Amino acid sequence: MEQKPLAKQTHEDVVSNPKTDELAQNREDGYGQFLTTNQGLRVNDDQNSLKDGDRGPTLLEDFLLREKITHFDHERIPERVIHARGVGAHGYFEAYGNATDLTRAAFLQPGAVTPIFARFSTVAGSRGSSDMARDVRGFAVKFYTEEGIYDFVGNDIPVFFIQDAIKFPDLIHAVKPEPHNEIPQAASAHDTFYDFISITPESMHMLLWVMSDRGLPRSLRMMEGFGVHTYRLINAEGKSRFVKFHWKPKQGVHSVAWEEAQQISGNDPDFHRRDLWSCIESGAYPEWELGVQVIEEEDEMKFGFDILDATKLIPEELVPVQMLGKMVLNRNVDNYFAETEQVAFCLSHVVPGINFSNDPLLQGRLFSYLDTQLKRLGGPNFHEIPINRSLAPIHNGQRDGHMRQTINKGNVAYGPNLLNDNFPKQAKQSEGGFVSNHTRVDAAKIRRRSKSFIDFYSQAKLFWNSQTEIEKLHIVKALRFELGHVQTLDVRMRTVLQLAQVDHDLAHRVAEGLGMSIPAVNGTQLNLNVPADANPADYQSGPAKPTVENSAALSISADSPANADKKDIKTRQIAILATDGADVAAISELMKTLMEAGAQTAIVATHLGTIKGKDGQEIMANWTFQSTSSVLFDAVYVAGGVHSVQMLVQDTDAVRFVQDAFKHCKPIAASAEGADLLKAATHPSATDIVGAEGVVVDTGNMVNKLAPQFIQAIAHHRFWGRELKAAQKMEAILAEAVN
Ligand code: HDE
Repeated sequence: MEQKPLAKQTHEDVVSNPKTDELAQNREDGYGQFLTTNQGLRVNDDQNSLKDGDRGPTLLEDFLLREKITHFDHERIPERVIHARGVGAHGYFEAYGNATDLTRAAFLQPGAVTPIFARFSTVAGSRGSSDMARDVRGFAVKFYTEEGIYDFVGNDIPVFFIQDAIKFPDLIHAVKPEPHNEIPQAASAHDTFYDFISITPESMHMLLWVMSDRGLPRSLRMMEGFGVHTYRLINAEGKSRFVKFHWKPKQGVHSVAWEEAQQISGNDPDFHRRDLWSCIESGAYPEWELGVQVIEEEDEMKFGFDILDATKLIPEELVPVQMLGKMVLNRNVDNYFAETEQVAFCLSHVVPGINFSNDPLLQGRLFSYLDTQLKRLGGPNFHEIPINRSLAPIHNGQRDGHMRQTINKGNVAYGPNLLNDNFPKQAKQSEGGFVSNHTRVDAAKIRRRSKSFIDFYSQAKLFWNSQTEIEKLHIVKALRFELGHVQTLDVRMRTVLQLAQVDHDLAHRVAEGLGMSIPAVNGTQLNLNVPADANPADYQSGPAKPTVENSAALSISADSPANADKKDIKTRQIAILATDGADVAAISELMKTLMEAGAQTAIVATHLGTIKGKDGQEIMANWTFQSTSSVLFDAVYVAGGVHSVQMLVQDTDAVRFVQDAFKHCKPIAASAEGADLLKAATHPSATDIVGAEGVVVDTGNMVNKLAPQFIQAIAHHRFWGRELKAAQKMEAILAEAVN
């Protein structure tokens, strides 16, 4: 068989062996169709264990029973200590061919196409928790390059809670469920987490990101990815530059409302996983562009903050992102455990042309990932598991260990050797050999944080400044929610004190919701993340003074750069509310138009099966108001038809469907009598749904007139102004009451 060029091979082409397609085997002419033991013995009776008489005790001799049950007993491996809940997919990375001056990495050179495997995850929840927790999302990509494996292990948030890896176990112990009762699941802990961060001020920047809409992605396909640390790219001449990595989704960046996220967790804990899976199955392949911000070595110190500090980002206003290629996810896994669970990402998996900076968080991670895989996957041969295998051939003297798959031949497993012609030999740089970046280190061995890291609030303020009014409101509400769950008043108070260092208005609004005022600053309370013999004053940050006042790239509102040129409605889920008596002709016309625009539609009715329309036409219902919920859709359309709408108005679940969609600021449309359901759903305290922004009503039942406006509204994603209006109304009433 002719070999495909390496760059064009999928991972599957190369790593073919232990994959078993049971269905395909069944179709084969004979041998493969029988049930066997793991030794290949054909099984005659898989229904009954071997007993001493048909009512007697089971015999130890029953090796069939023992093999099956023993294997079952050992099915689980330790879940990841963090990022346990994840979902993965295969795809490819295509270089744009413009990176040659920046890096010698082969997968970034012109024409290179590289198979990849991506895994997205939540951080705090365990494997069986919900996708929709307010949390950071992991964003990890394994590149099977011709020069070996390159693992990108990033997050959907560009900064981190802590500056030094030595604090990581503390952070995770504080954020995971509290150890005495393992509560709360799929959320950051309350008293312990806020206790820790309220005296670890460097965490304020990331805290605001997690409390913002970024903590609740609408889809994994609609979030950015970041390398977080500063890395280095090194070109063929050996020139090194600092870089920050970015992934920008072609689908735009969108979030859901907090109440919606909570409801989704109940309705469909697999919401993100299902979304990614079904989009890939339907051919709507998600794409991200990989970009870098490049900083020349001589500019390392010019920013007014330290680029080695992982609690800082580099505003795109200072250094724009240049795109180097794109990733497309186009194939779901065949087996979750074999691929998504067993994939092992390690920061130390790099290729020539990519190198590390001295960021102390990054340096600690370089140790942690290999260490954790040894435990999780049971030994040093995890690189032989198919999903982890390099496409580049492996030759070295490493031997044996648990579950070794490779059968190394010969007697030479060392180097240098002459018995085997000094094979395998070291590669020169020109032959693709990896060379660590040459940097001069001339300093005392010391346990100390650089003074340039002692700026804890500037970028938290930059992030706060860069949010729109509604995004700010969401942050305030999120903090009120989280701190409202903290039982220890002192912890609430300390967190508000920290917020006040970032922005007075932010702290004041959070405090108001907690029924407290901003406490007076007590310097020693601000930072306990200080060595025993250090002078606490050396660890106190000055006031928040951002280098850049405002960065548009940090907002994800409809008009932000993240969404500016992304106005299509591909993959959006539209609920069509209709039941017997509905205008099926209009429904069919609208469905056709929406689907042509790339959206997916589902009929939600009072019963499953056939809906008999007013004009004699019929259509099948996909869901009922009991089996689905408004929170699982992006937009809602209420079809016309007197009897259909009369019934829906009587159905409290149908009314709530519209109310929820309105409350979560989603686009809503109605034709003819359909508007009556919107009226029935209007809460007495709210603005009328008909006439509100993002609501398209056509009383004349002209679907062709309504459709373009509805599509435009769906592309806008959410009309958060509704929520802002309601909040402003309440504030005005409160102001009157207090005066
Ligand atoms: Fe991780 N992290 N991490 N992390 N991390 C793990 O490795 C660790 C950090 C990230 O889909 C673990 O295989 C330390 C930052 C992702 O399999 C573990 C420190 C960022 C994933 C580990 C950090 C990440 C992990 C747990 C601070 C964003 C999931 C299971 C020094 C840049 C990868 C595992 C996947 C997983 C350690 C901080 C991203 C224990 C010690 C910062 C996306 O090794």
